[in-house]
Amino acid sequence: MTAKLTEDQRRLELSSLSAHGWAETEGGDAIVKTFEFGDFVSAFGFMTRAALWAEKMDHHPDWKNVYKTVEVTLSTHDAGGLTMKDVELARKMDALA
Ligand code: H2B
Repeated sequence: MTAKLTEDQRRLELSSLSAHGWAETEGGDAIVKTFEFGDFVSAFGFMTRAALWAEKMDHHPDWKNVYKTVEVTLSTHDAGGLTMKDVELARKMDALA
């Protein structure tokens, strides 16, 4: 199983992720970001690309789509918190958006 990030790892990864719009949830068990696109088709296209990656990584986002926004929460359920898998998926989603 992937290990939860240590305090030091979390501080390091969050400093770069926060520059790209990611924030820790209260308690620090997850990271969240709201992506905004030009229209619904762009938002859904992003979700389609991200879904294929998530499946390939065997790591899946919790997310909600409202029209042209996609609200993403990343956490490793098996580990009960944040792991490098969440960091990797966050970076991949930024690249796909
Ligand atoms: N996604 C996320 N976000 N957290 C998990 O713990 C997780 C997952 N576990 N996708 C995976 C699937 C696990 O259930 C399978 C059996 O590998």
